[in-house]
This record gives sequence, C-alpha cells and structure tokens, in this order.
Amino acid sequence: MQKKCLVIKQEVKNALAHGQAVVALESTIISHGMPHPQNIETARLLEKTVRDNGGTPATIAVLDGVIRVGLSDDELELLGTAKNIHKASRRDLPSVIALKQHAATTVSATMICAHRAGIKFFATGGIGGVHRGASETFDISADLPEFVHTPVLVVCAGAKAILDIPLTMEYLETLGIPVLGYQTDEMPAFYYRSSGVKVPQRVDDPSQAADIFHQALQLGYPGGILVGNPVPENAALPREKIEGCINQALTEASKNGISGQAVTPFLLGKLNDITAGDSLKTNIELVKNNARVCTQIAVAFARLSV
Ligand code: PSU
Ligand code: MN
Repeated sequence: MQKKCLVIKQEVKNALAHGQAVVALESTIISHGMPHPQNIETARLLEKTVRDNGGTPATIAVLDGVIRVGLSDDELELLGTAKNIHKASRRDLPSVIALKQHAATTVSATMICAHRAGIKFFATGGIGGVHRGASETFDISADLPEFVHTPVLVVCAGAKAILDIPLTMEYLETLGIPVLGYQTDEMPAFYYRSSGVKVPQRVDDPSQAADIFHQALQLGYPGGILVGNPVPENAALPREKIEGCINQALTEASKNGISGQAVTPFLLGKLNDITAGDSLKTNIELVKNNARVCTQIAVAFARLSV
C-alpha cells in the first residue's frame, strides 16, 4: 500500500470538522522568500495573527514526500534553516512527493494542498504574476492559472512590485478570475498601496468578501478568488525610492542570468540588500496584515455556513 501523502494536524482537523475558520499559510516565503531568522519569526507571527483573530493556522509544506497541513515548531525551524528545501509550485508537487523530498510550497501548490485538506482560505504576501519583460521571457507565475482550477480565496498585498502589474491584471481578466480590492479601488503594489490599476470590485468589509466567495461556490465556479489588501500605510515604502531599487535588482538579475523559479527569490533577496532591510520589514508587515484580513473573511464565511 502507498504511504499516505497528506497528513493534517489534529488541531486543523478538529477546526475543519466543526466548520471553524482555518487559514492556510505558505512555506516558500519561509524557505526562499526571507532570510533567517526573520523567516521563522514571521512564520510564527503569522500563525499567532490567525489565532488572535479567531482562526486556526495551517502552514503547508512537503516533508519527506508527505504534504503536511499544519506544522510543528520544529518543522517550521527545519523549513527556515535547511539548505535542501525545494521550491514546489503545481508542476513540482508529484515529483517532490514521489521522490520523498522536502519542499516549500508556492501559492499554486499551497492552494492545491489546502483544497485537498478542505481549507478554503489562504493568506500570502504577494501573488506571483506576469514578470516585467514577459513578452521576451514568457515568465508568468503558475500562481495565476491556479485560480482557474482551485476554489480557495487568497489574500495578498497585490502582485509583487517586481512584476508588471497591468499585465498581471490583464492576465487575471482573461482567465476570468474574480479580483477584489479590500478597502481600495486599485490593485495594491506590494511595497506601496496603489498601483494605478483598477480592480473590478471593491469590498469594504470581510463579510462582503465572504458573500462573494460563497456566491462563486454556489454558482459552481471551480476556481478561486483573489483579494488585494494594501500594505498598512505606516509600513508602506515610498514608490519612487523602491522603484529605483527594483530596477537595480532587475539589472543584477539579468546580468547574472537568473531565470525560472530562481527569479523571485533572487529579486527579493537583492531588494533586501539594496534597501538595507527596509523591504523585508515592509514584507513582514504586509503579510501579517493579510493573515489578519484573511482570518476575518474566514470567520465571516463560517458564520454564513451555519
Ligand atoms: N510573496 C512574498 N514572498 C515570496 C512569495 C510571495 O512576499 O517568496 C513566493 C510565493 O510562494 C509565490 C512565489 O507563489 O513567490 C512565486 O514564485 P514565481 O514567481 O517563481 O512563480
Ligand atoms: Mn517564473
């Protein structure tokens, strides 16, 4: 018999069985998105934020080929320190499981694992998207098409500003993915609050987002919903300054021939160096804010379903 490839932590199982709010958290941000020790501190802070808002956190990763939904503190530590952690998006899940590897899951893979576990809500930092220069490189994150297939509501602070936000929004429109602006009319730009690109729908409180997701499920939509939640004002970086730093990081990436799944971790790391840690501070604040709002939406949804 095949060994079980999905293990759900007991606490998460209990919460799901009682129809309580459960919020998935990803692990790529821990293993490839932030330096040590801030990565592990952030992972713990996010779990605490979910709990403080009345939810149960479920951080997701693949360990020794088993999808773990809900991690122990030792497992978070391993993901934040070990060097042999793969970065798994949708395409990589079968191989990291079959070959019994360790992998951090990106947004697309975390959505798949969350859905298999029965979790409908997931908070991340910035969604992957269409990269600048994609007309040459074809670099478009697998995060975007995942929303066509997998019914999970994801709260992000917009597309990472290292991306092409107008093209990312066009792509989401083509795929027919509902995108909501949380207390904003614009898609947030990760490090700063407004990108200048309109979202198709604004919501002003968690219950509106919960209602829209509930409606999509009732209509039999097979896919998910993306919520853009702007970074808190006091943590946002000045647009002009960070744009200069992003251009510098992009130049370094092309000089070094960085491609494929290494691009995003490289750019985030470079930006952290260039801004002397300011981009990391902002990143931590925005994902914490996303965990808070996502949990509030999950709590509102749980009320709808009783
Ligand atoms: N947001 C962050 N930091 C990250 C990521 C998102 O604040 O590290 C990760 C997510 O896991 C996302 C991935 O799914 O980057 C996208 O990678 P790519 O561009 O290679 O698809
Ligand atoms: Mn890519």
